[in-house]
Amino acid sequence: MAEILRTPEPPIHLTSACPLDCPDACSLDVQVADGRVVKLDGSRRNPFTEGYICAKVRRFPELLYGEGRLLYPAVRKGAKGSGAFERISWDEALDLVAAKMREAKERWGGEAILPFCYGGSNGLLTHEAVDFRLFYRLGASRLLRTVCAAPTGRAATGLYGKMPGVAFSDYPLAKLIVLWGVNPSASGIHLVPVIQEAQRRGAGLVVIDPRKTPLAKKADLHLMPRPGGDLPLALSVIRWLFAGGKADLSFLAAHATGWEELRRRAEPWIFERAAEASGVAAEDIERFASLYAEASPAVLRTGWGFERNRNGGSAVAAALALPAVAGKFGVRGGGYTMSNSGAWGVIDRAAAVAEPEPATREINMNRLGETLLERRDPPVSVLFSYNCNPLATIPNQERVRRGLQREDLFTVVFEQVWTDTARYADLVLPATTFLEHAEMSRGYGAYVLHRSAAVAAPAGEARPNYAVFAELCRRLGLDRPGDPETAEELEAVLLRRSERMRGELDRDGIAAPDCGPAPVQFVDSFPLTSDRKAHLVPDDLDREAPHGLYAYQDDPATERYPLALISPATGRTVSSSLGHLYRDTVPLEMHPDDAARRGLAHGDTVRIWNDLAEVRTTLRVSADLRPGVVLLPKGMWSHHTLSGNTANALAPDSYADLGEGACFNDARVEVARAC
Ligand SMILES: Nc1nc2c(c(=O)[nH]1)N[C@H]1C(S)=C(S)[C@@H](COP(=O)(O)OP(=O)(O)OC[C@H]3O[C@@H](n4cnc5c(=O)[nH]c(N)nc54)[C@H](O)[C@@H]3O)O[C@H]1N2
Ligand SMILES: Nc1nc2c(c(=O)[nH]1)N[C@H]1C(S)=C(S)[C@@H](COP(=O)(O)OP(=O)(O)OC[C@H]3O[C@@H](n4cnc5c(=O)[nH]c(N)nc54)[C@H](O)[C@@H]3O)O[C@H]1N2
Ligand SMILES: [Mo]
Repeated sequence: MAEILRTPEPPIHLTSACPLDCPDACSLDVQVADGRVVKLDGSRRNPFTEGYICAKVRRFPELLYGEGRLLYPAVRKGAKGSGAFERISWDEALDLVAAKMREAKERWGGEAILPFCYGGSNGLLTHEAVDFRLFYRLGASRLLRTVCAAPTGRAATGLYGKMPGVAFSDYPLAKLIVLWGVNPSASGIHLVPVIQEAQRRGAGLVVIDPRKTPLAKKADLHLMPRPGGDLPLALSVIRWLFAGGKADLSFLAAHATGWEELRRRAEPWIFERAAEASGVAAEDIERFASLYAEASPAVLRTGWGFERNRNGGSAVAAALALPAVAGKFGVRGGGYTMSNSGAWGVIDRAAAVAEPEPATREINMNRLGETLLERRDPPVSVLFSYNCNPLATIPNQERVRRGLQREDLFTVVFEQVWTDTARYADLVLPATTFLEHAEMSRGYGAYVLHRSAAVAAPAGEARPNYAVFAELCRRLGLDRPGDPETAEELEAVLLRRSERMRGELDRDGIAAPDCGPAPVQFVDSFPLTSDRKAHLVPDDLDREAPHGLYAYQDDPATERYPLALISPATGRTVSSSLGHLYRDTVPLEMHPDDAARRGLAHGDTVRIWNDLAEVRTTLRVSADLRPGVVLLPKGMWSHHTLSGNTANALAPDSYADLGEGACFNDARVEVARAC
């Protein structure tokens, strides 16, 4: 009765910051009543947020308090994958994990334990901190986190040492904006009005993407390469710049190495040959080349869509070489933006781990299925998944599933929600979200570091990563005096090299990186290479790429599997996060010509298959795609298709040419009506 009569408290407004995997790093205004979040929206603390956020994160209260939330530790009762679990106490759960880890270590050695995480949606306190300490001290296998940004990271590090890029706030100064394999309308919405502002001021817009993204529809020039065709396209522009006397030789002589070799490697790529390989008309490539050569400032925004194939690393490297060859640096609004994570080097992440990295075996996360099923040196006997949803996001999904079904594997899934992966766990542990624990997060687009306190009471018995990993260290006798464990202790060591950032966080709750909030490349921000020059054909990348850097590998399409399946980001999920909030079937998108050729119509039920798997879902016919390209979005859950598997079942676990990165967009498939 008392409960019913009590008038609800009016919500109070609290401050937070979104750590989800997105370049924008939004500052948030969170309304909280009775310890529960009732609403959240953008604030203006991070000026780039401008008081609004994406539709996805607005739905976060449904994640917090909805049906899918994981509230208590629980152990498996039914078959793996059946989803039948029984609640246990935290104490029992932690004892069980410690016992399984101890047992694995005694029987096989520490490498039989595989921590599985990506952490794209985690801030600095909940990833690569106490978690790594535990796994380093255990001598566990080390995970190569290659599912995203491995090729772009290798390319950007090799060429420029991850030099901080053009700030989004400087885009309106550009006369030309090039969006290459990036779709800000889904993957970082605050860039969209900035681009529109530049267009209002007369800037040209070029988009390079195999489909008509919302910004491609507003572009002056839209090049639609075949997935994986970007490398020849970029090389032909480089060739043309050199051949036509448009290369900035004085910039190259002063600030770059390897440019003569790059010129030599680009030499065979006349526009006609690039047109054949990329599927973009020679005239269109030439038009892009001359628009780019003429415009200043010109800014290139590269995304992640074109790294996810066999040529991905070289393609990103060739695109990033363009501003050096064409002399686009040195002016505000000119240069490139890739990931700006290199701006945060002063943050001492190793101090948060507080344990040197051991030389244990490395496992590439793209090969999780193979690892679980085939590695014997030693076999993985404990899999600890956190900050990641591997069954939804790793390639070769059916193989991952078979691996997770192994009866002799003990799988721990430490999660916020009941993901597809969690259903295969032997033990689940409930995690808090960024609204329920203290966090520090930094942008990889926006130049901002946030400190955020918990704004709501944890749902159920959820606990933060740092508390759980610290407790596991203790139970395994791996804790040491002085280990930073709490949010305050972790923050103190992370920022021990920067009084300034600590001061700014104390004063404003946000801080700028050392390069400042809007560096000009080659004026305030130089390559973080040994000689502060751009290395256009760096030796290490050249050695790593299977056929050398900038060597083009042909399209993997065959007669049996002629269609390129891409799986880009959508405005509904962040990777697979929040996917459980959408219950509808997600269709395959296909160009009308491809549908007509197969006698398919909008709304049909189709099967999409290759040698790895078959997926069944509905069909959406859309003229937004390049013919020959079909699309199933990234981040789908099993309930989004009729067959319970997704694009990841069709994605090969092969590697890109650099960084052993994932090749999601190298999936080649055939499609037919399902009987
Ligand atoms: N809403 C939302 N936002 C996100 C994410 C999310 O899942 N949802 N994910 C976050 C993460 S983890 C990342 S890595 C970033 C990714 O950010 P983006 O790179 O913008 O995202 P993608 O959708 O992977 O790819 C961008 C575009 O590349 C195109 N593309 C695919 N293959 C090729 C190709 O071979 N060549 C070219 N030129 N283009 C190609 C796709 O059609 C797509 O439009 O976004 C982050 N932001
Ligand atoms: N087909 C296809 N697949 C793709 C891609 C693609 O382009 N195509 N893109 C890839 C890319 S770019 C990326 S980045 C990956 C991302 O793949 P994942 O790293 O698997 O990312 P999410 O799907 O967001 O899963 C993160 C999970 O961590 C949980 N989590 C979040 N915070 C915490 C925390 O503090 N503690 C704990 N214990 N758990 C937490 C969330 O609930 C969520 O389920 O997906 C890749 N998968
Ligand atoms: Mo990503």
